Amino acid sequence: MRSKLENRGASFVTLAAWGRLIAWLGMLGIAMASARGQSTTVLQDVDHRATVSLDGDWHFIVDPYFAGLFNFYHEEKKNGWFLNQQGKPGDAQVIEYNFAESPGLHVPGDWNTQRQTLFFYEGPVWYERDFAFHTKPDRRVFLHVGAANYHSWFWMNGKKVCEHEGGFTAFDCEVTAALEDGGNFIVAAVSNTRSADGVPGLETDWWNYGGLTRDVSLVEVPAAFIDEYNLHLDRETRSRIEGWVHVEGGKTGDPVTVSVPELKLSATARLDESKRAPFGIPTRNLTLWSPETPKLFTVELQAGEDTINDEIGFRTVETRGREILLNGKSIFLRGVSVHAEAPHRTGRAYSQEDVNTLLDWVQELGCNYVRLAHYPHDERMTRAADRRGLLVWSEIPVYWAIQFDNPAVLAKAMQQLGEEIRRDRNKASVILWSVANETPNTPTRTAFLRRLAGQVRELDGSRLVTAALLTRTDGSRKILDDPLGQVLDVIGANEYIGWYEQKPEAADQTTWRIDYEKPLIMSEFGGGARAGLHGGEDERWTEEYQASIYRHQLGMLHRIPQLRGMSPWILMDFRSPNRQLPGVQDYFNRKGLISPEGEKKRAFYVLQKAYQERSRGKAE
Ligand code: GCB
Repeated sequence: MRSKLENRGASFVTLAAWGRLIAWLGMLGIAMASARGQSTTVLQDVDHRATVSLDGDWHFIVDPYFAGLFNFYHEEKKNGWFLNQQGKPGDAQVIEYNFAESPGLHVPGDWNTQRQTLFFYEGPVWYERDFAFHTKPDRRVFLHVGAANYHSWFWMNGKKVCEHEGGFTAFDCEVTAALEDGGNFIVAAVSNTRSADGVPGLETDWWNYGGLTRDVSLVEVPAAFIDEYNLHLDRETRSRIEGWVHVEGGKTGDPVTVSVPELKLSATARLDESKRAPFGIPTRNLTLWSPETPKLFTVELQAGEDTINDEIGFRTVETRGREILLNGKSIFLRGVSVHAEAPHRTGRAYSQEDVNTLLDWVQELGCNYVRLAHYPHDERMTRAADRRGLLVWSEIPVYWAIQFDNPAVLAKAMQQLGEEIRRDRNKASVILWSVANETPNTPTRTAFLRRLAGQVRELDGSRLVTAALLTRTDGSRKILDDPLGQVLDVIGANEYIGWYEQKPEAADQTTWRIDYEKPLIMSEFGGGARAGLHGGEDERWTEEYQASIYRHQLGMLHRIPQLRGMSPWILMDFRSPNRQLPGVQDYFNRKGLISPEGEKKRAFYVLQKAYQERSRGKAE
């Protein structure tokens, strides 16, 4: 205990020295890794690289006023965390914290479900852990964080190494210069304080689980290493694997090799000025990835001393009129929406077991598709979708009314979108990037989302852009004329006939006017039911009422000719602060087809039957 405290004291000295160095380099205009907002990147394929896991128990300190970061005028302490009361680094007389004596939180994991006292907590929490590391010459080391909700700051041995905003995307910061050979300690501050200029903003219909919610690790790479690549099948001929490999720290002209041993394919290209090597590798008789044959190939990428292997499926996706074409063939998406809520224990999902349980249920329903709502999920989810042949809609939390008129908010949304695409751009399962959910139909909003759609097309023209839109009601007619529809490849629509509007039977009379000749996915519909609560079909919250909504909805949906898929709301009940009805909701949104304890409600079987019939070629 004592030695740790002394370690922290020593770090203040180092910190002060670093502060002076940073200021000096700053004057020279040299960007330091620790500079705010410049410190993070996203390394691809981290789960196939050699890593040192930092998962496990971390000491934590709850710091509601963020005293560790701010002084008593609430100014950010420039040189680090937990300064003494005089606010001067390096000569601490009174130290009013002690990580070693502080209790533990498990990483990965949200704090809300680990400690009863933190259940409703929204604010900053400090984390600390010690670890041993063996540094090697010519190796660079990155701190990899699967996700930290929402804003996070990291110090390695007292030196600030990164800061990140956004609660659901992975990020990496270089820590090579801050690591010691031998004993090290890492401190993180994570705050889940909601803010009006955040993405998402102040209002969401899910629990604001805070903390280091996904894996944390150290990734070792050579001085020049593959940080990003994009390999996919070309849409026109489906007989060429095309794309590029980027080598960070590489030199123009350096060779990069991509091989697919199973196909006896190997090609070498050279880095251009932007440090990308372009590829176009002809293939023949390739087994295309699809829900029926989710074939993945081991792809080896090699650049200098760096080699990584990925498991990649090859397929194409495009639209033609009202159709979605997978490998050139029209496909109907039998789906369900899924939150990253952990089955059985609740809290943020992070483990392979969580993923397996959720996706086993998805497949038991008869789905070939999942909408991963409302933010990027753990990478295990998209990896598993690749292996299982599940098509994926992936989205960023541009949700409800965020500040569409604020350029800083646009920048945050673009950052999250870029991080999401970067992590998952080689996953065959992901076919749809969704830029928003249920946003208000205003010109400012449309301009904002147009920018995001443009960004998707710039970064990844091999997939489709969508968003979940709201509809208007005109008597018994539903109208979808949101101008954002012009921008999207696939129209998503959320509607709650039988729950937030009218009775379930109203769906029988409802007709649809969709102003775009594009494929339509009913991205949400449904209603709430408490598992085990039975009664008449007209009694809200009963399983019978929910099942009735599904029956009437399925009939209506079948009559919409341009419907190419659906993802009803939602696979499993999930925690939400908005859902307070005692004895029924108890802070859970109960629209799940399954309870958090795993009980299947009647509507589960209604949907399952419809999907079974559809996959046998019959209509639901
Ligand atoms: C919606 C939202 C979703 C909510 C759901 C509900 O339209 O997209 O996040 O949870 O409705 O249950 O009201």
